[in-house]
Amino acid sequence: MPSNSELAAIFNTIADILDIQGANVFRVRAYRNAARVVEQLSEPIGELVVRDPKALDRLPGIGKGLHEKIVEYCQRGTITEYEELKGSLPAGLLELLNIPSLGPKRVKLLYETLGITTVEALEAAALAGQLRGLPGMGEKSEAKILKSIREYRSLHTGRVQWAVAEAVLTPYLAHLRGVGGIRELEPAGSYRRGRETVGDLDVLATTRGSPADVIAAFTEYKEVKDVLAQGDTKASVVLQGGLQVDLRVVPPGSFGAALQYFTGSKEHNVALRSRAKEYGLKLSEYGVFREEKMVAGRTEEEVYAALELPWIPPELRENRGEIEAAAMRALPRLVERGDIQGDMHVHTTASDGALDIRGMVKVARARGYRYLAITDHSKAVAIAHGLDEQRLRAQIKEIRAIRRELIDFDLFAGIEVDVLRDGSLDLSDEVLGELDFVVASLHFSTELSEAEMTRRMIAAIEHPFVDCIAHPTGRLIGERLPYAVDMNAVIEAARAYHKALEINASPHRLDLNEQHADMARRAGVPVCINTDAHCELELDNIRFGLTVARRAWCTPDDVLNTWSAAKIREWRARRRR
Ligand code: DGT
Ligand code: CA
Ligand code: CA
Ligand code: ZN
Repeated sequence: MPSNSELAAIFNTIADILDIQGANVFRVRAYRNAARVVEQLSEPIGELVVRDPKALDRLPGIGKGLHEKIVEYCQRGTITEYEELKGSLPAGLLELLNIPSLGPKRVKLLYETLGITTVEALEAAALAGQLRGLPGMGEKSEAKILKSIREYRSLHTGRVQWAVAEAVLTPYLAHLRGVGGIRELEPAGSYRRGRETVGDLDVLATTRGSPADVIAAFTEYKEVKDVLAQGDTKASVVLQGGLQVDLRVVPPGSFGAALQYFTGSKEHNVALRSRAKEYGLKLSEYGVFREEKMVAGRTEEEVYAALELPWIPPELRENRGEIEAAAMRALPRLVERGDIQGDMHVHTTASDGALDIRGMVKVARARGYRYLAITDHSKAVAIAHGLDEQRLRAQIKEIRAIRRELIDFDLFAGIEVDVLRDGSLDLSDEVLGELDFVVASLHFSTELSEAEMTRRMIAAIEHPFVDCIAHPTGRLIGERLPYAVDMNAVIEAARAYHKALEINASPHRLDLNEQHADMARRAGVPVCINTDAHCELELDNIRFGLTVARRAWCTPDDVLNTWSAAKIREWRARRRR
């Protein structure tokens, strides 16, 4: 299927290659411009081309040549010139362009002088000190390139965000449910365990009919790009977009054992198998066996029960003590959706949100919530039309007035206040003191040293009016590394000052991540699962944040927004005394 962002990426890559080849600057610029134009289209390019081919010519800077290339892309899924240009370069060279701090000019220089065509060769040359001495490069640029390579590797792991996997898998499963005779159909693997990213998808099915029908529907799905393997009861495919999916059709009597096995993790399975051995049992993907006799396998509950264990939630299956806890009947009662009573970080039209205060209240109530904290941006975030003292005072008044009208629903007057470069806050103490909930976050000057970033964050935690630190590390999964910040020190400060830390539930953020959330829980620091919603649908991101909390072993008590509004107000008041 044609996609605007894929076409934009193709145009940008063409420009990069032409740049490396030293082509005419105007030609290069035309492709970069076309990439930008396509990226910003509000309509899918494939639909536009069909609906109104002439519309292409009205786009700024799209001449006849580019017009033809867009049509070619929509018809063939690629562009001949692009394929040829790619073929003209040594393999690997294009990957070098993805390294931040390396533009086409540098890639060309490295290739022509040192013959570097891969990330590995670049790293070796930098480590050997071969880059200094090249025109415009010194020891500093060498160190910078090494740092960029490390960043590139930790961001480009070949894994996809859980929510992206969900968006791909949901319609696929719906398609498979349409197969006659299908009974169970469950995703397993890291997806079922709720890991923040997923390597590949593993799906299990049982059927009353023929497994071949299920396999056929699986491999013939419209989004399948390649079929890697296809047998009588299993198959593997790669979808458009690159995600691999493995399907197994298993006998109904083994479904529980297979689901257990393929949910993993591998480490959990290894520990579980050795427990089985101690009981004189054999555990496999087919069932639990004593000698040759199968004693369990139909359901997961049965499999765990055969090992004298209660069922263990998939999020805990990482061999981090869950089997021991289960054996002692001491598994935590993990927080779940029904425990969440409100959201303590949402935006309205006062800053960059889509709904006004009443609108947000309405959609929060529709989700069964009992309260909401309105936390628009403060003035430092000028691009989001952040609030200054005067506008915030007016908003507090408005919130108080609406609060009085509401029955069985509490409204917190709040703010997402920026922590400035020196650790001070972006609004005066007078106005902050009037609020019911203060979320503090760092949006600017985030390139400071670890010591400075940590000092800033702790200064915010120490501030008497701050209640919670939002997205504490600033990372964007696969896009931006966390700030340099000492999370041990931050969590210790939050403990000492009785402050909460946010699990930002945006699927791009998940920040705190599960390790940090676990550290916070152990330290007795309440975590607050917030969506940071800017519109109605983003409120439903709460489920992604819940998964992080569950993988961090959080019970409802550990999560601030499972408490009643009265308890949250009391928690703040106690701190002030
Ligand atoms: P991923 O795909 O990298 O995000 O992670 P998983 O956990 O989904 O791993 P995957 O797809 O390689 O395998 C799915 C499950 O199958 C895994 O969680 C446990 C099980 N499994 C795979 N290989 C082994 C193995 O060698 N031993 C055991 N005990 N289990 C395995
Ligand atoms: Ca997997
Ligand atoms: Ca797999
Ligand atoms: Zn926010």
